[in-house]
Amino acid sequence: DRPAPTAPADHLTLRRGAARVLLGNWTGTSTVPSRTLYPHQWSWDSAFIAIGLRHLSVRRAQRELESLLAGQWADGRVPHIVFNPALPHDAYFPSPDFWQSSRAGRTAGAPPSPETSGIVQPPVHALAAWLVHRADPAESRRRGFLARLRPRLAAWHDYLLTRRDLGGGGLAAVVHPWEPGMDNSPCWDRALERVEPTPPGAFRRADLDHGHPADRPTDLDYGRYVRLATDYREAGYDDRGLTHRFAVEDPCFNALLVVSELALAAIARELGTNGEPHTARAARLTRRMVTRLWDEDAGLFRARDLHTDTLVDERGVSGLIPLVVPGLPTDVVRHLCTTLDGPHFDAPATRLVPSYDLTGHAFDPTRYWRGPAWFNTAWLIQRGLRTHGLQEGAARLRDGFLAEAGRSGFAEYVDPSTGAARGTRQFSWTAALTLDLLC
Ligand code: 9YW
Repeated sequence: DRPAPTAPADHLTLRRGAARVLLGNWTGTSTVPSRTLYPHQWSWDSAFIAIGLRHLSVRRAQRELESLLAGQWADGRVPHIVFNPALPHDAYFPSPDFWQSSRAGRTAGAPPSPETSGIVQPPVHALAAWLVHRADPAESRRRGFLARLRPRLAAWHDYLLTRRDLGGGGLAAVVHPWEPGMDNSPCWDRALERVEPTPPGAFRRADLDHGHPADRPTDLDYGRYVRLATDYREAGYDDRGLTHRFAVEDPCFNALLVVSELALAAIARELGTNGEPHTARAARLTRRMVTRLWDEDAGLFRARDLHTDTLVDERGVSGLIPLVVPGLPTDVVRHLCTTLDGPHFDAPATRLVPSYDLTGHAFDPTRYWRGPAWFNTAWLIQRGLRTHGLQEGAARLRDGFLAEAGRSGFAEYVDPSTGAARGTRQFSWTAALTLDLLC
């Protein structure tokens, strides 16, 4: 049975609980996704966290994004992890010793400090910056928040649309399964078969100190992640001329780029300059996304494997996220809604939205991105439904989100059919997006 929508009295408890999580995970300059499992600063987590934090403290929300961007490289990339130098190196794997950004990334423009990873995550940051500004425009103007962030955000998008246009079709490619933020999605299985795994004895997984092995990626997955990251590091994190063994155009990643380009247009206008180049770029990106990734027969977007130049024959939640793009053709929106409510994701009957096809051969209700329902994707889909005026579906998802977030203790993800909490608890983006939906 679906959980009953939470009543207003519960909302106060929920709000307090969410605030407690965010206050507890605040380090003084940023928020860790989880005190145990993810003790550093993660890129797209920080964007989602800032979106929620703005309801508690606009200054902290600004600081969250500013501290992340302090780790930006000169080539424009925003690294997926900014490491906390105060922590022991074995607190998380791969550690700064593995990525060696300040040394191996010097040619690509890594800063001397802080130490960071060398790969990226989805570009939600300009959207987050705009929403943080909107929470208190006077305070934002007083601190010159957008004026300081804008060049960094523009450089970030330029990096993605130049160095990462590996397919030449005008979309950004990801070169590691950690980059789309959905690490072990079955969408990457086929592409990863090309990657010779690093043997498990060659590294130690700190994640298994805190996470249940059945909820996490396998050792074989990790062996491949390590191999790909090692190769990238050995190439100096240089995208020019490097033949990535894993190169994929992901629908969620590119949809968030569109939305963030539109946010950059709004930021440019707020700063008294012309937003048109960003609006035009968003429109171009939307057209390319539809041309290159839309699968009319399946009724959702699919990832494109650039090695075979074909669409990946799997249905992942990433393929529904383009709903968040305002300029999507209406028939595409209609199809996506049918798919969302149909047998593959069954939004009306499941908790939130499963991360992978319920009928798919690789579906696993507990293992990370191979089935469990995540809160950030549900937040994006409900935002998309609202964007297209589909208030009823959006309200249903919002109610489900709040009920599951509260019941699960702000879990990282839940089993889509039972709602059982999985992964870590007191997870920051679950708490942050709860606050956002309550406001
Ligand atoms: C890991 C921090 C990150 C998220 C990713 C999620 C996971 C890291 O945690 O990746 O150790 O596997 O997949 O989306 O940003 O919350």
